[in-house]
Amino acid sequence: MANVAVVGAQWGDEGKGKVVDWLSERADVVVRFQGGHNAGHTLVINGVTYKLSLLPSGVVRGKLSLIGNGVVVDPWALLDEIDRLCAQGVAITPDVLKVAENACLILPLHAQIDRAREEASGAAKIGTTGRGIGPAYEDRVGRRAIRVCDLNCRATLEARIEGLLRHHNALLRGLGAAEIDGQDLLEKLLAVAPRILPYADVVWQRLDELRHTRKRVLFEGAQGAMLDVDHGTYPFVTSSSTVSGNAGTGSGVGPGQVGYVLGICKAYTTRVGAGPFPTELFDPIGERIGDRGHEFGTVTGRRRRCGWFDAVLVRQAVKVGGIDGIALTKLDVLDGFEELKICIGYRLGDKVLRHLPASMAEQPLVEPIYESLPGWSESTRGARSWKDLPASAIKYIRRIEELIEAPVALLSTSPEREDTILVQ
Ligand code: 2SA
Ligand code: MG
Repeated sequence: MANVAVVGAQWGDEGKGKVVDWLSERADVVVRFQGGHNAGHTLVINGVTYKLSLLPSGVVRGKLSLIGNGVVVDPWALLDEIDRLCAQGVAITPDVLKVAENACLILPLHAQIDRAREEASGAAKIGTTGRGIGPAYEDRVGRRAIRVCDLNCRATLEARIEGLLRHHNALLRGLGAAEIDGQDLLEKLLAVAPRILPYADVVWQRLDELRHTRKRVLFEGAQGAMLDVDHGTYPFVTSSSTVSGNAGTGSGVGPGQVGYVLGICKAYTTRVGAGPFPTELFDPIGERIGDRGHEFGTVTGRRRRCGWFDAVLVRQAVKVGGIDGIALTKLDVLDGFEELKICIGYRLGDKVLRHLPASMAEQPLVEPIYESLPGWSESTRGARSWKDLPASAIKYIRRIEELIEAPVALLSTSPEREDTILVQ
């Protein structure tokens, strides 16, 4: 197989880390193209759990790991993560990890703004991870950001900080809040620069060289299609484009290089943070899914909201993200349910919809239309072949394929990489 992009087809936490790990065996390079340390990817390798936020998942297996220009990089979080993995015995050197020199930095002020805004928003808050992702992307498109390459020149840094703080301190002054000390920020950045700069590289050029040597690239998405800044449940979204279209822009290759797009989705639905969630369950069934699926955020530890599989949303993700095939994860969490439901449409007033409307006034009003399917009592956990699956589980998967208009290409039946079925 040529290049592959792995993207979330729901609201994140679909199990992308495990699938990327499974695929990384056949890849030479793993590239992150959006998001930052708001992502949380859990890998279980030989019983050892690795939690990654900013680093591409391939790094644990020593694959060349690239952080593309579309990622927002918190230099302190990056170093902490490198140190944490080194303590677990994973060697991360500038030979293995390269960070795009044109990636924008997340600064302490971004996390402060993120948290202060959330606190001030009351019931309207987004439920962000508080990592400064949104404010950092705002500075990027506002042309005020400080980038990795700025770290190697004191005079440039000074000028960039001045421009950045001209904007932020004007706002803080208006609010009567304390202004940000540019000198302090400069010193912090100069102090961290010698540890970050060895990783800085021309990522687009690396990718071009790899293309000529026919190396296989795995583009690793973070979050999911419904958190995409355009296609998601706006404004309850993250601040980057999470769909496959951004894999090229966010790393410096053309769309033709992105290759096969593998969407990851769970056999049910979860969401962390605020915002509409039509199939959310507020009953013991939802609790049971959350408990069995260990549904807690990797980064923040927040409990995830749980609900039935929403085929309308995943179909939408398939269309807007050009998903060629799906990896269905966590099927085993549904073991032992007598009846399973799948959302096949929405009712909005007297209308029946086959898509989630964009309007934030309408989104909370849609009511799911369900189809019921029989459950199965057998365990599917750790199944390694299609014939190990109960007939009802196969029926459930086949129905999902029909509804989302994409084939299930992979089935993951436990967090362990070997427990993966390649569906023919
Ligand atoms: P942000 O911080 O600005 O990106 O938050 C905006 C929305 O995006 C959601 N978001 C996520 N949703 C699921 N998983 C994410 N990563 C971590 C994980 C989350 C965690 O993998 O477990 O540990 O809590 C992630 N990152 C951002 C967020 O909940 C907001 O709805
Ligand atoms: Mg996650």
